[in-house]
Amino acid sequence: DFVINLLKHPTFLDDTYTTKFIDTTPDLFSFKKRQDRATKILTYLADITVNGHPETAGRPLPPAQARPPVAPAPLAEPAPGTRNLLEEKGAQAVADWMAAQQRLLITDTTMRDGHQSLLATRMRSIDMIRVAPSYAANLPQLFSVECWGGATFDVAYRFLQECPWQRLRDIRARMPNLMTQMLLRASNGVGYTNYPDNVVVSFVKQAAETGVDVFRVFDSLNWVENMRVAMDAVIESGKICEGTVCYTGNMLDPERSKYDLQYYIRTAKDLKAAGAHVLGLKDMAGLLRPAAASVLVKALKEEVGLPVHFHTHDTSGLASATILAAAAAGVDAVDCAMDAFSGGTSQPTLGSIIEALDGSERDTGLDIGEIRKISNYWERVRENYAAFESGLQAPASEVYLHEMPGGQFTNLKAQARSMGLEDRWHEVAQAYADVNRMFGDIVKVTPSSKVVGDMALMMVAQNLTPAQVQDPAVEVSFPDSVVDMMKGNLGQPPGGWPEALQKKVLKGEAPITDRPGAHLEPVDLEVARARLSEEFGGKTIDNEDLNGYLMYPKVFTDYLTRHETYGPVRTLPTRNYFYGMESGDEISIEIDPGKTLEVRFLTLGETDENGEIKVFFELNGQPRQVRVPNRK
Ligand code: BTN
Ligand code: 3PY
Ligand code: ZN
Repeated sequence: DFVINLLKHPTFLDDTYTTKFIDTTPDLFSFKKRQDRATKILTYLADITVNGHPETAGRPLPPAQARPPVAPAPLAEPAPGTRNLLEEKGAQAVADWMAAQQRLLITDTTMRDGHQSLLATRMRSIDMIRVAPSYAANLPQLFSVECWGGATFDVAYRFLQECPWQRLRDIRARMPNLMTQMLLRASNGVGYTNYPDNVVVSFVKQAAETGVDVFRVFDSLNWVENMRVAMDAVIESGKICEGTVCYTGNMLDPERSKYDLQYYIRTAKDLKAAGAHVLGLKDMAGLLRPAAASVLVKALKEEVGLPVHFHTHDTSGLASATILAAAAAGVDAVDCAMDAFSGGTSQPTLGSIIEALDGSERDTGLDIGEIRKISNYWERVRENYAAFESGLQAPASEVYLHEMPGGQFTNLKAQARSMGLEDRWHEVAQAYADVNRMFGDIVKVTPSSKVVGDMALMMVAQNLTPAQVQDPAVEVSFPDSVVDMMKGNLGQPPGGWPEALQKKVLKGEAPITDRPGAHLEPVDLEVARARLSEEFGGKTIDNEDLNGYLMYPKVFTDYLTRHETYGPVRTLPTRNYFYGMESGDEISIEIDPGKTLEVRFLTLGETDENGEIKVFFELNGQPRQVRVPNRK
């Protein structure tokens, strides 16, 4: 073993060892694969330093004044919070407790919807984990911290090269008194398609086990029938089932009578009958206006009898007014984002809501000073993600026209840019509204929102009018996602799909009208595990890996493959993860609790005839060099 370690040691391979090498290299005597991870991380750092990160190329750089974020010191041992109540008394007791509170309860969304809606979901785990103890100690009055699910799951594997389950486990461990919250797309899991029932059940079970306390479960067409499998699994796990109705249209407009007050009350009652502990009211585009919020919240509270948890987006600039109206009408809990991650397509501003209610009947009991300190941390964090800022420059009433979810807005804009349509953005917005009308006025939220977006982009790119799309005589090649949705594979909207358009899209094929899950064979989980293990040389596949693979087979295996090359890059500071190092830079990388690598970047060497460049570092005081391809 010693000889193998020596022969494989990078310093040995690089011909840079001296007579002291064996004495000064204790990891030669550690015969696990451990020591290898330092080399992997150095290889990653070297590669990014030389070649740059593919995702930040050509994008704006962090500002000159950017400094490493430092979380505020935790003030004391964390006081008991909602999580203690959940652990001691269970989910129903938390719901009862919610309804009995006079103060307005607050969920902080910074670690999920905040960055999903402002930074294309690119926030890395390390930036969350470092501040989690400050949340636990300094803000024990928070109702919950939304930090998982939605788009964060696949973005973690796909773009950030890190494991979403580990993120959850790490946050959970550092916030023992606060409830964690996730967004679950019911039968669509954390993906864009309907999964077999047993995959959904397995995913929920694992999420509960790894650390989710509150599951906000919604369906992209508000079809309660298609939410039961996920809701039952949450209830079975003992965690909180927040059965959620999505808000769309304009409730007080008689022209949009499909989604009137009675529609929301009916759907909410169905969710209660399906076992929801809490009613989620999810205004993913920020369309609920203050006057409608007063009517809706009051009616839901009186007629449904569940605590109500309201979620909205500030795209219009009016969302704080809606929150205050909802608070006055008796809403139990609302979602806000920490100031530095608020506004625009994100949630309303947490600190300002606290201030607005200070001393009132709905005073939140949160410490505004501590909120500001934590927000100052987030401000520093955000600087390092300048490459992913792509949002709205100003609030926009246009949201009432297109009705795009906040989490989709920046994505669709980026898609439009990549198709050369960015200068036609307002046409895309109009097309999005037109497609919604053609589809029969549907709820637009992941994944139905993606289908509407695909269709809108196609119409603008091909200069197609709604009349042409609907004309049976005009040949249209519909996007796959549109065909799939019209087949019934995302479920049924209220009143069904418009028949003439459906017929044109399906070209004679018969749609389904029952649950898509009823048509999908269960996956044999152990067969899937064995196949994955075999693909990775007999590697042990735990339940977290298995559930990641079941959601996103290709994304997951690509992640594992890269992980074998680059190691635990999640432990790198964000600045270095995206930009590598500059001469003289020195960083600490904690690759395991208590095991820290001190890395100093020295210089770049020559590029050899194979196009490889030597990169010189000091690792824990010892010279180290790695070779990476020079692609510049
Ligand atoms: C990603 O694929 O976007 C994130 C993972 C990092 C992949 C590394 S970055 C350095 C090297 N160059 C690439 O183009 N991919 C790998
Ligand atoms: C998601 O599903 O990711 C959403 O944020 C929907 O609003
Ligand atoms: Zn949202």
